[in-house]
Amino acid sequence: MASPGSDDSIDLFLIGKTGHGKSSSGNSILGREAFHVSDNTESDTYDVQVGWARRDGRKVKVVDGPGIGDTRMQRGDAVQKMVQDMGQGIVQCPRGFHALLLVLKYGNRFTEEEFGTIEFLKSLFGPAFVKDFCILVFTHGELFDINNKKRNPPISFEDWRREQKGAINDLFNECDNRAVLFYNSDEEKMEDQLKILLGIVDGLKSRGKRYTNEAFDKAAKGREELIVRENAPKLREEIQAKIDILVDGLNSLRQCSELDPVTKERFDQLKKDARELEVEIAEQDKGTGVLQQLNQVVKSIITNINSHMEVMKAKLDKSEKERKMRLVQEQYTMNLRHLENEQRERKQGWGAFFIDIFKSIASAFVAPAVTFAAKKILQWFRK
Ligand SMILES: Nc1nc2c(ncn2[C@@H]2O[C@H](COP(=O)(O)OP(=O)(O)OP(=O)(O)O)[C@@H](O)[C@H]2O)c(=O)[nH]1
Ligand SMILES: [Mg+2]
Repeated sequence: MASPGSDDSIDLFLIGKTGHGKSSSGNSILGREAFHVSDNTESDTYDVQVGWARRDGRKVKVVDGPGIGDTRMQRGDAVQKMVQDMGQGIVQCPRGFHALLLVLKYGNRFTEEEFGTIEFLKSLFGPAFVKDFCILVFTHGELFDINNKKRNPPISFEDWRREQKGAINDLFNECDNRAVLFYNSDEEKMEDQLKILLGIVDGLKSRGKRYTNEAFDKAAKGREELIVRENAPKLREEIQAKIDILVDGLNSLRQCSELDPVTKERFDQLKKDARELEVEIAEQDKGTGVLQQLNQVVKSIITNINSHMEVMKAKLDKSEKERKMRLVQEQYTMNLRHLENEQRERKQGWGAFFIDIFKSIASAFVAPAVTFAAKKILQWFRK
C-alpha cells in the first residue's frame, strides 16, 4: 500500500505475441473486463485500449499493446504498422510507464521464433528496455501446476525459473529475474499474483525512471533499421534492377571507340543516373547501413564510368596531339618546299642576272669592237 502523499500511480504497458494473454492479463490486473479477450489467434486490427482501476490502494493504469505476429513472417508494411500501433499505445501515458509487461504463454517452448520476438521488441523499444523496464508475465499458470504435479517434490515458480537454461535463462538474467506467473482463468489466484506483480513494479518504481515517449523516440533509429531490414529484400530487388540497367549502359559505352559529342552525352547521362541511384539508396537506407553493399556497387560503377571516360579522353587527346603534330609537320614540309623553290628560283634569277650583265657587257664592248673592226676591214678593202 502506498504511503499518504506519495505518488500511488502504477502505469503499465502490455506487450507480447498475439494470443499469449495480454488482454486477459490486463483484465486480471484491473480486476474487471476492461479489454477484449479473443480466441482468434490472428490479432484483430489494433485499437488502443486503456483501462484504469484502483487496486491494492493504487491507481493502476494499463495500456493493452498490439499483438505481435510471427516476426519471421513480418514484412516492411506490417512492421511499419506495428511501429505506428506501438507508438499509439505509448502516447496513452504521457508521463511514461513504470514497467513494460512482456506476456509469454507458459509452456511454449522458447524457440528461435520467441527469441526473434524479443529482438524485434528491442528494435522497437530500444536495446535496454528488457534490462530497465521489462517484467515477464507467464500466463496459463494452471499448465505450470499440471507439469508440477508430475514432479516429486513439486517446485515453486522461482525454482522453475532458476532451472531454465539457454535463451530463456539469458532473458531472465537480462531482466534481473523479474517474472511472475499468472492464472487468468482462476479468480482465486488473482489477488496473490497481483501482489507479486505490484511488488516487482515497486522495485522498478523506486529507481524513479519511467519508459517515456522520449525513450520511444530515441529508439527511432532501431525501428527505422528494422523497417529498412524488413523492406530490404524488396528494395534490393528494385535497386538491383536499376544497377543492371547502369551496367548494361556502361558495357555498351565500352564498345565506343571515340569520345564524340554523342558518346560524351551518353556518358554524362549514365553518370547522372548512377549518382541519382546513389542518393536514392542513401535515402532508403536511412543511415542504417542495411543497403550499404548495394551502395558500394553503385560507387564502383561511378568509378568505372569515370575511369572509362578518362581513358577515352586520353585517347582523344592523343589523337588530337597527333593531328596537331601532323599539321605542324605538313606545314614544315610545305615551308621547306616553298623555301627550296624560292632558293631555286633565286638561283635561277642570279644566273639570268649574270647572263644579262654579260650580255650587256658584251653588247657594250663587243658590239662597238665588232663595228670598229668591220669599219677597219671595210676601210682596208676600200684601200
Ligand atoms: N486457461 C487460460 N487461458 C488463458 C490465460 N490467459 C489467456 N488465456 C486465453 O488465451 C486466449 C488469448 O488471450 P488474449 O488475452 O485475448 O490474448 P492477447 O495476447 O490479448 O491476444 P491478441 O489481442 O490477439 O494479441 C483467450 O482464449 C484467453 O481466454 C490463462 O492464464 N489461462
Ligand atoms: Mg488482446
